[in-house]
Amino acid sequence: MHPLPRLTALAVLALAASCGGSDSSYPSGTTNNTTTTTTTTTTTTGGSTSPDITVEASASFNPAATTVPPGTRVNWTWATNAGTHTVTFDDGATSGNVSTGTYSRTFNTAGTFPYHCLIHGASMSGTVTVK
Ligand SMILES: [Cu+2]
Repeated sequence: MHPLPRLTALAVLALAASCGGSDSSYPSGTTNNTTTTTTTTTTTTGGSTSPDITVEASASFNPAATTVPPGTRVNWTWATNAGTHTVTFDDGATSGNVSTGTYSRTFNTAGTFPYHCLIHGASMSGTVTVK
């Protein structure tokens, strides 16, 4: 037995297989153009992060809920002809009866500070979240 012819035959077979194997299933144009878009969604659980709240003539606070960092001075400004309202917190802090101008309170500690108007009650309420 001569081992050489067998080897040659195998080599030819391997060559033929590799050549014939190159069919048209070449992955052409399958470029994965996945663009990673980083969408920064501002999650405002209280709806607003504004430290400026308007006391509306419609007997409401706008925005009614706001989230601010510690140390923020939040200002309630009475709209024109807003009428008499109070900004009275559950913890006791209150503006007293105010019909014009601005009431401010600085929040140094984290927490949830619900407030309402003593005149209009629960229907005129809001929350300051400090975190
Ligand atoms: Cu009121």
